[in-house]
Amino acid sequence: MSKIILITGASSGFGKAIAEKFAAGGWDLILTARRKEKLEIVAHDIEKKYGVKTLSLIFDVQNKEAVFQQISNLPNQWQAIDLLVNNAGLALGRDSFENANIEDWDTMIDTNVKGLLYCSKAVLPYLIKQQGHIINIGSTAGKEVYKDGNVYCASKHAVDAITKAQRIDLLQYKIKVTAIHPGAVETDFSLVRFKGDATKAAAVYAGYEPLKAEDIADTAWFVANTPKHVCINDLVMTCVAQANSMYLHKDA
Ligand code: NDP
Ligand code: 8X3
Repeated sequence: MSKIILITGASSGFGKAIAEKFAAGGWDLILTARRKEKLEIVAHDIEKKYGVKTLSLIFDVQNKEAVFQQISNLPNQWQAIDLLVNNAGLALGRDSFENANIEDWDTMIDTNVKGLLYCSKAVLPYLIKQQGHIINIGSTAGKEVYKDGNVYCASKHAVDAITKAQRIDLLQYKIKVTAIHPGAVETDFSLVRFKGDATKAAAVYAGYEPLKAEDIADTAWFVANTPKHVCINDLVMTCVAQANSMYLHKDA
């Protein structure tokens, strides 16, 4: 029987690349996101290319009722989930604390922190049965706070702390819990952060070679395929131009 992975935020970026990587490895996929049309194209293309099964679930991870309603009522054949990848997330704005937008703060906390908690709690009964694995997508922003990163950094520090808490509390169920903390990766992330300003988004990745979504997918695949007794706890990865949140070398 094929293994099953549930990926939140699979309509673009890391989530889409992780879906493709695991499909290539023969896993069946539960894919979630808000944008139905985009997600269905991802699912359709993957089914066609790799011949695996997919199930698309459309919900906003901020909506507690929708998360539990959709995940708790999975068809029987989709309940044996081996791996949850908590990937859905975003940054909104890059503004000094006094200028930052409070609605942006709410959305980041509700998505990156509360959404991750809801999805973890909803999937957990299935993971306990499978002795499964949770991979949380953190960030270098969850390791060091940078200027004007305030609440995004706080939300990713929370992901770091929740990952540690899950690992401790779920030891008794033999569930592996891993955090992957990437530095700069060129996806739609900055376009979302700068609310559609493509010039500002492109400037983030100019003058160096950033990571690609496929690099994160390769790492998730490695982490998910270690021997049964091995758990990779915490993994920080950057491109060679970047040391951490503060030090990134750009060519002139
Ligand atoms: P993208 O913008 O390409 O992808 C984000 C994904 O999250 C989309 O599929 C989006 O789907 C989904 N998503 C966002 N908000 C919600 C929501 N409220 N409910 C459900 N799904 C949601 O960005 P990335 O792939 O780069 O980002 C993925 C994760 O990686 C995020 O957690 C981000 O913080 C983290 N990260 C990104 C880095 C980078 O440099 N790119 C570096 C380190 C971490 P939809 O809009 O269809 O709902
Ligand atoms: C995304 C990377 O540097 O924008 O988490 O915080 S950064």
